[in-house]
Amino acid sequence: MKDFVFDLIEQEKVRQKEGLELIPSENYVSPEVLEAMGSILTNKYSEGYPSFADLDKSDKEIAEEILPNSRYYGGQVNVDRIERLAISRAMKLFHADHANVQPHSGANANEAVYYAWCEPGDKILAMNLAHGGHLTHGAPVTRSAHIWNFIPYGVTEDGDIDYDELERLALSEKPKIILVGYSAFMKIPDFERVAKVGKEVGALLMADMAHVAGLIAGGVHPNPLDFGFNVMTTTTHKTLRGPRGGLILSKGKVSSPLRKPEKTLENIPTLIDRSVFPGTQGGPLEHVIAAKAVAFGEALKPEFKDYAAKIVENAKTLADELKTRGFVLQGGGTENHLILVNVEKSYGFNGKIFEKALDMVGLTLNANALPGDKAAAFRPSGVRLGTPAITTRGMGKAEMKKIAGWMEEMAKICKDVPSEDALSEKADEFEKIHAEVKKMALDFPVPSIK
Ligand code: DSN
Repeated sequence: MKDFVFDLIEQEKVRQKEGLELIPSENYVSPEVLEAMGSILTNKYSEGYPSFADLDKSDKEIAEEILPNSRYYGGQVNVDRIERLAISRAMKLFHADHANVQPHSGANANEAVYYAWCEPGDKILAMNLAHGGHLTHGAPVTRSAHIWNFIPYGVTEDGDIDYDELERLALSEKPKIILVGYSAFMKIPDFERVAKVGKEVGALLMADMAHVAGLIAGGVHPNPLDFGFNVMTTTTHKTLRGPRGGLILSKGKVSSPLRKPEKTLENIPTLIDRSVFPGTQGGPLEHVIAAKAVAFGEALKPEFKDYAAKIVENAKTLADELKTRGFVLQGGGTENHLILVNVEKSYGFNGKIFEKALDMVGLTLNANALPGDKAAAFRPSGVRLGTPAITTRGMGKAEMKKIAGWMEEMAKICKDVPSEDALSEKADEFEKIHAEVKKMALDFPVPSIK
């Protein structure tokens, strides 16, 4: 008998096919990314690194070249070339001098940068989680927050980074790292301004672009590495549309990871390599690295630019439609792929009720706190949604309007619902909307799900 796990995978396929994925950090990978990810490369150990020489060559040349490596296991002839392809493509995609493709996740990528540059107790200036930052940027519940001293900066009333506060804190606290990054922020950061401040105080400039990496790759969002930032971390599975994993891009001199270099900004690529392995991780996941290489190859193609532009266009349409339907949006709208709706202010109930209700009709998004939210973490006032996944399915303006319409109908039904538990009483009223969502979802197939 086949393992129950496969039955559950089939059920998840149906959920993905028949519903609409609006969580802004999710996407649907191509059949090729999926194939590389599920390949026999998972059988192979390859601690250490392939050669970093000649990575600006063509894919064909890299795929054919066998060079000496710094690995701790034999049998690297193929994984070396796969990892070199991933590194080379990532460097081209993000204008970086070096790429480390081994981080298992965005959290690992971030911690590896902190560990590469900071001593325990050193200060790191980063966006407040409650203002749209990220857990791994110093939330007290994380290991990083126990090791390093995170100083939070916030956002202004209109939802932009409070650059004056950032500057004031940088000058007074003299942090070792200034970090620009977020998981619920709808503006385009002023990298130039932050870089100027960072240079003044001698901090390492780090950008965590996990959410917008695909927009950067597609040329519709500025690249912090073009504005004097030393390091950019990202996940590979959000707008970038690759497998789940992390990536660190950096500017500087690349040298052998076998020797410990002097701690200078110029040596940051090698400091990071040593921090990822053996500093914070063991063996890399070569099947995931292969899938990253395939995804980076896809992102280098001209059609990815159209995809990135369409994500933003769809997000702007969806934001405008939501506003005309009575929804109050944090920051008044969006400049990227992400929208934060103040459900409490718009319709008088909390974001968790809305998340659960929308899930019942096949619209998946997540409850999210708003800056200064007084509500409990599990019952925040808002919901966060975005357009990367539905854009992958080929949806456009007409579909954004329909989604906004369903959200309005659902908000009106849920207005008087006292708690999530009471939502089942509304199940009959949800039925019509659920059927409409399912019909539209099936008209736009998910790549790699038959
Ligand atoms: N948890 C991710 C998000 O949804 O934004 C970030 O890591």
